[in-house]
Amino acid sequence: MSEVFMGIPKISYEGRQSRNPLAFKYYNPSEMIGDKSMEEHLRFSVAIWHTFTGTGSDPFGSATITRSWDNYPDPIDQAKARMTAAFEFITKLGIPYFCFHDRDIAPEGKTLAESHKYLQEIADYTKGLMKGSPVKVLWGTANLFSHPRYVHGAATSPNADVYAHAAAQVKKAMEVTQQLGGENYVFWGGREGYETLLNTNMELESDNMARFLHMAVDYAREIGFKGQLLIEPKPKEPTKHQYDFDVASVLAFLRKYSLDKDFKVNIEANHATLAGHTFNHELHLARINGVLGSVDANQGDELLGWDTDQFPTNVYTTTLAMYEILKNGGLHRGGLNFDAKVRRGSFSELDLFQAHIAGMDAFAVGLKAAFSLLETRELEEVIELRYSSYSSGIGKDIVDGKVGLRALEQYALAEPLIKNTSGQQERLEAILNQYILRG
Ligand code: XUL
Ligand code: CO
Repeated sequence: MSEVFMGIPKISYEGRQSRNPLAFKYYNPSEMIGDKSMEEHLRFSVAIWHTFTGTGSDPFGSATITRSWDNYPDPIDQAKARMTAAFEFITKLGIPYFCFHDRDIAPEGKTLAESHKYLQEIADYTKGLMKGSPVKVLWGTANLFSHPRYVHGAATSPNADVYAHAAAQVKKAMEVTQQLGGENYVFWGGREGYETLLNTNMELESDNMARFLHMAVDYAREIGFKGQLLIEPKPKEPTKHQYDFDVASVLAFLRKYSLDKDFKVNIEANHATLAGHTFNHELHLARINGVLGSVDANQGDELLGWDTDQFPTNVYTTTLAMYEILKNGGLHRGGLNFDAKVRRGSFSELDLFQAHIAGMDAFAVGLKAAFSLLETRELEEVIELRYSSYSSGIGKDIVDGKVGLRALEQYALAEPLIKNTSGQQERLEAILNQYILRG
């Protein structure tokens, strides 16, 4: 197969002074940050759907993007050409992973059996490309939201035939993810929610979704799939209210249905902000509950209330994100998947490279700043001091569970001098800036 991205070399690190648009300014894969290289810390991944099937269409206008690999009348030839181009792209960027939905790598057939056959053929083809290539699969998933059959949901559909079809799709997608050595398998509940409670049995839908996930856990065990199962929260879009609203809702759901030992979460920055949280709030909550599994690395637009899926270039948020990830001891099997799309006006193939370079550099800056912050412990010490009243005296008794309301009343009635100290938010924000800017 001839070269697709002609004239684009393997992207290398040139340093912050470089003006070469096709070079990393901060991401230096082999540079050691503590005991791991940048490449090992960041575990980047390309999202096949945005980067290789995105067309730039929006509700007001048609496609602005035509790719050189989109020229085949036969859908299977087309799918193979797309995957071949993806491998060249991923290799040129030196990215170790990619993520896919079943339906972005292979076309939907006229029947389920035909869809399974197409998916298997492309999986076999992909396996061939992986031989002798460093490129691996971070996660696979099933697209249970695009086809009109999923109009009312998949695992939460009121129609049991749709539920069964979705289950069959997950079964096959999980098998293919396993064949390709995928390190995780993701469930994003694209249409698992509702538009109006006037026609919705939320209790049954929720119970059915739990049954669906239990079946997936059982099947993963049965076939010996070793990957981590992940749920990706999102509050809305496409449905008005999605059940996997945010990390807190997912945790409550997993615990209610005894699924909490089997699932972690895949946190997407733009989904966090849609839920009214910061990205690092969601990462933090997942971390302290032991469920931080993987990340969809993107960013939203402060002025827009929908999922714009932009490439992450804001070093303030990448720093805070890497702070949580480092405190989590890394992402383990997870990674930083660019679930991000170039803007409609950025339609050239060069833009695809520049977008990924921008995202990788932004996370490299974030990694370095967050690592130094944790090394000096400037923020950690402030927090420790702020809560030091719980290390001795009455505070320690509270933490040790030694006192109840009666004992606390007795203590308070003696009117000990209450002396609060400043939270110093502005000083801490300035410290954060110092670490980011010394890059
Ligand atoms: C949609 C989204 C999905 C999931 C995988 O907002 O993030 O692409 O990441 O289905
Ligand atoms: Co995502």
